[in-house]
Amino acid sequence: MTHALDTLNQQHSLPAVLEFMDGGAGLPVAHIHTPQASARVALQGAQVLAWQPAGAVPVIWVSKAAVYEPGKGVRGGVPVCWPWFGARDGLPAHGFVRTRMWQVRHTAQDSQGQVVLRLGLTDDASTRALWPHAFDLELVVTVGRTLTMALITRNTGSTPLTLTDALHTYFAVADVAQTRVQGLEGCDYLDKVQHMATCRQAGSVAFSTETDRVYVNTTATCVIDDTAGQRHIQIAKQGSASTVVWNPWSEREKAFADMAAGEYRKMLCVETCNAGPDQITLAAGATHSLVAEISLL
Ligand code: TA6
Repeated sequence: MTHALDTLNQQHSLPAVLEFMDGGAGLPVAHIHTPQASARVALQGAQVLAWQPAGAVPVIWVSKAAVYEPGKGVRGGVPVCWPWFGARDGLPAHGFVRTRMWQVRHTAQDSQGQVVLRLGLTDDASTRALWPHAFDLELVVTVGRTLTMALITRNTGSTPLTLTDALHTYFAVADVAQTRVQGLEGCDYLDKVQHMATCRQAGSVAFSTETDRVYVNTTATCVIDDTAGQRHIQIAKQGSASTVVWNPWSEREKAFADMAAGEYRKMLCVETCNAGPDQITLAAGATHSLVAEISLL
């Protein structure tokens, strides 16, 4: 592992700005620090684990009980769900890329001082056994006062492919019971808590019980009003027709061994997706970008 980390650092570290370190169990994690922000990104799953603009408390939530192991997703951060969102019979939930090792393609600091990290993954025999398509997948993470994540799918095969995807972002809030999400007023959603019944959102989204909803046909920017934390987190997006809002609340939380008791009060997922009926079909050679831009207002 030390050798692998040395090689990563020789090829891709940015002095005083980006360094690869052991995130536990030998899993490499990029640690990024600039005057604008700090962040951590695991190469397993291309999973953003932390982002914190200078002077702010962490915006991205990770469970205290999260497990850092090869082949296991971390509870929190920004799992990449691809090429399907949600469950699929006999196959891994939320697709197969969130537990795979991605390759570092490029690191740089742009003219505004933001750090850009490009991670990539392509098909191989093991991915084709789960999903019979050729692809090139890239996650471009840009770390500054805004955190931008762009998940770029390219169909490198010769036939069309259809997929759903998500940047399954876990946000840190001071108290979810005093938190609301704006931007989804009047949208239709599929309610997983009510056997996928179609419902319509009245007003902003508030939390007082388990909430697991796929808002469909929405390209709207959302704002998390974290009243107890006295802040507002904006999530703007491109290439996304759905938004998932999830909080397990007290009972459902117990089903997750990698969540500590009571942590549901401190987190909330607002996920930038193409999910449910909002599927992406890509012709041979075509590209699709799913982009989330997160900032504090
Ligand atoms: O996005 C919401 C959701 O699909 C929930 O239904 C919930 O199960 C959650 O994601 C976590 O899924 P995971 O596979 O990471 O345990």
